[in-house]
Amino acid sequence: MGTIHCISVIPNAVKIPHSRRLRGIHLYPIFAGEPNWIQCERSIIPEEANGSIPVRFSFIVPQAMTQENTPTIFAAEKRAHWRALEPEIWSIQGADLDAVPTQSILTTLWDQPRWLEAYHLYDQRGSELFEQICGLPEYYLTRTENAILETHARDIIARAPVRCIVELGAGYSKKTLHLLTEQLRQRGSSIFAPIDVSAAGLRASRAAVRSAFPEIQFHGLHARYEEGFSAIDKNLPTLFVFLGSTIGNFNHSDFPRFFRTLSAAMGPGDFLLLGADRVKDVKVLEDAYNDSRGVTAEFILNVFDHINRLLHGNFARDNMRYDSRYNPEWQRIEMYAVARARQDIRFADIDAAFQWQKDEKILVEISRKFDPLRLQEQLRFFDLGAVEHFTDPREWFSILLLKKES
Ligand code: AVI
Repeated sequence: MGTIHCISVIPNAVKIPHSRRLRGIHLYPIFAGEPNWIQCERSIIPEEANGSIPVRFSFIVPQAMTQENTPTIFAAEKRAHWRALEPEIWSIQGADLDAVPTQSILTTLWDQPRWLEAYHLYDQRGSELFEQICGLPEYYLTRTENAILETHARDIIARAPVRCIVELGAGYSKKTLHLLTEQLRQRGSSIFAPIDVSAAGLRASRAAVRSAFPEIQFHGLHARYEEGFSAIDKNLPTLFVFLGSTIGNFNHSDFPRFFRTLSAAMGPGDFLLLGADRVKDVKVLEDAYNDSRGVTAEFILNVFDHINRLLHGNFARDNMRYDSRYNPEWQRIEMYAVARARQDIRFADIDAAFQWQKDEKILVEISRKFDPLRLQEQLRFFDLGAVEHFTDPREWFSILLLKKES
């Protein structure tokens, strides 16, 4: 990595670009002794200081900028594809996570019945609304899952002797805290690697982990789940964590595809911790997705503002309403947008238009509910064997600990 000497700390008052290139190396300002980063001396007066105060600068050169220094969480054959986006956050070289999902939106809106893929819900406003949903009195899922983890984290970690925890989702909720606390207590220094398409989520997670668990190595993977978990070294004993019953939002083709890919990415002896919401009293379920404050309605209908922005569409929010219900045959909550009056939908720039008829529904999201025994049986077909089943006193939510069988 070249000769390394070192030095002083950047005064906060001086603004430095987040990364700058010097002799072919990206340089980052030092912020209070980053672990895993090498400090490298450069004494310069940057343009930003306007020549007013000669300041000595220190930079940290990310060790991981070279292929041989990418962290060992990556499988050797995948390492070359990953680059440091910023300290301790990695992304796949050339990946375009912001590509507009035009094809997905157009094909599903032209389907019969019309529907949307759930990931379109999470623009910035959608993510904020979902945070609010998690705290609603009717939305028992987050609280219940958190309580199960709080009670059983010690047992979960004891049964999954791993060095690395990979969380699907930016993590660092209270739930992750329970797991990391136990991991540190039982195993000492370990690795935590959340995978998320949101760089902001990863940054928040990094800040939280650094301050609460400085002994834990943090590697945020800025990627889609499948790209992220497929890059993890199969020889690194790993617990994959997928909480929140997000599997409930998968449709019948997403579900097998997801578990097939995840299982193929797991090494023999790796573990999966999976949160799944259970089939229960219909009123409890329907209230959770039709809250009295209307936050869920706003979350679901907000997707049309997002689509309007992405594709220059003309969905009129005041001409639609939210409708949700439990479908007992499919064991799922269905969340719809219903046209209050006919809307002629057009997308500027794209030669595409359709009539959204009065009372016609668009299925925006499904949330499947599970029977934990049946789910365990299903997962056996993906070589994931049940180790333990944790639930709450009301048996509303299940957390399954599964092990990859070779
Ligand atoms: C993210 N997912 C598990 C939530 C759920 O419960 O299906 C999304 C959600 N949609 C409306 N409320 C919550």
